[in-house]
Amino acid sequence: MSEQLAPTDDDIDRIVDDVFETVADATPELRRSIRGRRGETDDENPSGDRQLEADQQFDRLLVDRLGRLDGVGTYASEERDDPVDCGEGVSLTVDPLDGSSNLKSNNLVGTIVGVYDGELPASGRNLIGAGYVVYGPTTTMVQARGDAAVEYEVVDGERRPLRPVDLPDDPTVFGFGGGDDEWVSAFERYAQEIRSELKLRYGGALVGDVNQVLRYGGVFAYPTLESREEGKLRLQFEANPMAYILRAAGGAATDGDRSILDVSAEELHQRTPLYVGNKELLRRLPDEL
Ligand code: FBP
Repeated sequence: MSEQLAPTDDDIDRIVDDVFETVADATPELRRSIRGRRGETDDENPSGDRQLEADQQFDRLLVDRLGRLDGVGTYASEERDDPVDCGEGVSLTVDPLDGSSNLKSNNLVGTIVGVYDGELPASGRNLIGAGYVVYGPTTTMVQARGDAAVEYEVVDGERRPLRPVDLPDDPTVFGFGGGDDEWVSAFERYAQEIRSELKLRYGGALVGDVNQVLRYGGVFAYPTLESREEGKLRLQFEANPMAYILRAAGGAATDGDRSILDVSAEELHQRTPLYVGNKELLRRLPDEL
């Protein structure tokens, strides 16, 4: 029996691109499926968040399409306790509907996908691709592979390249999650400084807030909180993919102590504080976070 040959870089490029082509192709059906599904279910996701009907529908549509791709071995979702075995190949982490609390007010939401080489949970250093979709006034996608990130407009499920994504040198915007009364005092002082220099842009969906930082330069944070030291966002599904994308765009991402990509992955749904954006702004974060 011929031994299984290790995949070449071209093989990996193809698998990663197949994943994002499949996500792009699904976006018209995903957007349509929001109608009539903005209500809550009786279920909670593994992080304890109440699930909306749209959370569950997005997850169903994406596991069905991504799980059958040649070269995809595992589909893990923010909405599922355990990964789904799809055969042999890369491991996908999917936040099917990021920012679902924005649906009631018809604010933008998104989808986040990480492509890992190896078993989950995995370090961000095992990422071989990452991307996100923004369901905004138009549908766009940012896709990163290695040191390059590209933004696409997605029209009828087809990706149309818009631009290479490079973080502007002069930052303009900031967005900080949690609330002034929940921040530790060291972050409070940092926030005061940044607030006096940059414009507030906080939309309640990670994809939209990171997308603004990538477009205008700046910093986004969902920091450690007095009530929740580990912050709110999930390492595997949200922080790692965004850290991979920021690095490709010339920025950085940290948990306050180290690069997000070096945070040890212990559990599939573990949370982490997240600070992303221009390196100079992250360097100014206080040591005692
Ligand atoms: P999910 O909707 O995937 O659970 O994402 C969590 C999230 O909505 C992020 O997208 C966003 O950055 C953050 O929570 C907003 O939190 P808050 O509602 O506390 O501002």
